[in-house]
Amino acid sequence: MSTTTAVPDLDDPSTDPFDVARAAADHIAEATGVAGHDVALVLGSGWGGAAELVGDVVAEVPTHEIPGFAKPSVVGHGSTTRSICVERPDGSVRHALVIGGRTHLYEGRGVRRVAHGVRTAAATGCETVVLTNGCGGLHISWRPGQPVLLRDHLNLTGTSPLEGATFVDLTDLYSPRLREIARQVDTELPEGVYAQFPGPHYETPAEVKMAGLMGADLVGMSTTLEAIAARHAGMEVLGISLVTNLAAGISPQPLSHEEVLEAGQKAGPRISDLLARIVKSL
Ligand code: 8IG
Repeated sequence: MSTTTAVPDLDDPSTDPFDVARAAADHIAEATGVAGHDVALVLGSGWGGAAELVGDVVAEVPTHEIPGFAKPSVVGHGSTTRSICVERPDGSVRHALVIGGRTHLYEGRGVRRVAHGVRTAAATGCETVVLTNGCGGLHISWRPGQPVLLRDHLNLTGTSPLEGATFVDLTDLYSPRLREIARQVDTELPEGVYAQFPGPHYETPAEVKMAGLMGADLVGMSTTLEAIAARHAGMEVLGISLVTNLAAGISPQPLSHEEVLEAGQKAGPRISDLLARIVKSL
């Protein structure tokens, strides 16, 4: 065990969030025995089973023990952050970091917590991050269980993970190179624009219509702020959504959280396999 050094408080405005990410990365290196990681995965609704298929789990760390990550709000529901050894087709090995316990903006813990996972991934050495989510779809032809590559996003949260005069170009935020690799794994993968709403309520049918008029194909409550923070931290970003429901008003049926979970479970094996094959090809 290392000597404990005080970790600056992420919620203190005078703290540099990158210092906390550095402390988190040091903790991960020590707790996993893996000095550096190459690719990070953030698993959203429906994607939880994917990690095991990506490779061998080398080490697991309770996420709340990592500096800057919050204690689990439900006892016994703490998530873990895993280090996974990925063998690529050419036999080379890469270290994947699966960050457990995504913080959503709607939890009200502040945008620094939302961004902390990807900043930590960057600090561990990751040059690539794969952000996944479950979301609502605006196209009737995309049935629940449909995976969609993110081509671009609409950040409708009214906030940014960046502070001060931090001007970051987002022209190619969702890497064309990584999307091409993903499409080589599955040539049928459609692409879409993801609109992040603040949540936690789902949209009204009028809001879904508005999002569609603005160019959205998908609506959700995560991903865009993390993608911005990831790009700012120097990572290449791949985003993949799982359509778990038709967005409000697209289908005559109201949205039910149970149905959303069920669609995720049903699609689980297929999208886990997809994600595993993509990560091995990155
Ligand atoms: I899963 O229809 C899931 N997450 N905003 N709208 C929004 N978030 C979602 C939805 C949805 N489905």
